Amino acid sequence: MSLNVFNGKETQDLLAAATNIAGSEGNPRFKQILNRLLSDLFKAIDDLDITPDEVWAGVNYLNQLGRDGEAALLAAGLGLEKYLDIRMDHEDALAGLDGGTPRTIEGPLYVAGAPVREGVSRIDVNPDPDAGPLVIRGKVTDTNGAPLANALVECWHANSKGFYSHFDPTGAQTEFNLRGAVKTGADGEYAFLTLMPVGYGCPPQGATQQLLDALGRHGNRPAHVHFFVSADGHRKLTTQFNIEGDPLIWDDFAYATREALIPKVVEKTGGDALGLKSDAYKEIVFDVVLTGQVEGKDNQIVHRLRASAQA
Ligand code: MBD
Ligand code: FE
Repeated sequence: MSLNVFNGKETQDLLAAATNIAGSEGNPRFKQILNRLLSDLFKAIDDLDITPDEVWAGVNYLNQLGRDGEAALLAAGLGLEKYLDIRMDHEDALAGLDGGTPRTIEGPLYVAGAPVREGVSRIDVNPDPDAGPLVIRGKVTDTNGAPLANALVECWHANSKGFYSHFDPTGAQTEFNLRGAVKTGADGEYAFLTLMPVGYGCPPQGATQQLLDALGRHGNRPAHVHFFVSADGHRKLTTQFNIEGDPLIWDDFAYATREALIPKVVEKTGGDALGLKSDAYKEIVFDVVLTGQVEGKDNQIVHRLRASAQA
């Protein structure tokens, strides 16, 4: 039973007053956005006959989400972060910007401040008996295949429990374990010596998992490694690759998987000479192609609150 009060004068006056839409004070862009979002909410309450109990359950949920510090995690799980990528991809296509390594979502677990090394960085600081050695290496080039010197390649990933340093509830990791930053030399090449990650799962008692449970969804990601790659005159790329063979590759709760971001995992020997924890190791070659700036600007820089720490 819809009461159909949304279009009535009383409701429309209330919306206009609550967002001060006709007033001159406040931030015009913020007022425009909030007016639309509040209006869509009011309309949904009317159309779906959302009850007071349901509204208060939603309000209380937002409080819990904030207490758990999981709003950005939920944004990933609801596909909001993926949706922003879909829109940026479309914007790039319209501008004829192609040939670069595909973007995919940043997620909420980056920490700024990792030590920057030249060419290669060993980033497994803490022992992790369940994780085997992994070498990630590749070349950063422009869309013509020319190597980019002095590119900054940042990477971050989980340990064998699916936990990230700085956010690890077990306290098993120091700051910047499995996080690194490398400057490329003239050849554009970078390498990280690290350990094989395992997929992430949302905190089981958290507000995000609670919502996913109500949707009948899981809150897991396949094993993956995140990257920021930047170079002068080029657009900063936010991307990830997945670890080939992970059963969740096409069932990521955050929808970050892309066909071009599943590099081969190659079995190698010679880890002893590299100082790895065993002679047998796995190697992933992940080459990165950066696109040029648009009218002298990087139009894909995203500002968001990010953790930071001192190395
Ligand atoms: C992650 O590791 C992640 O990458 C995303 C997008 C969400 C939660 C945890
Ligand atoms: Fe992640």
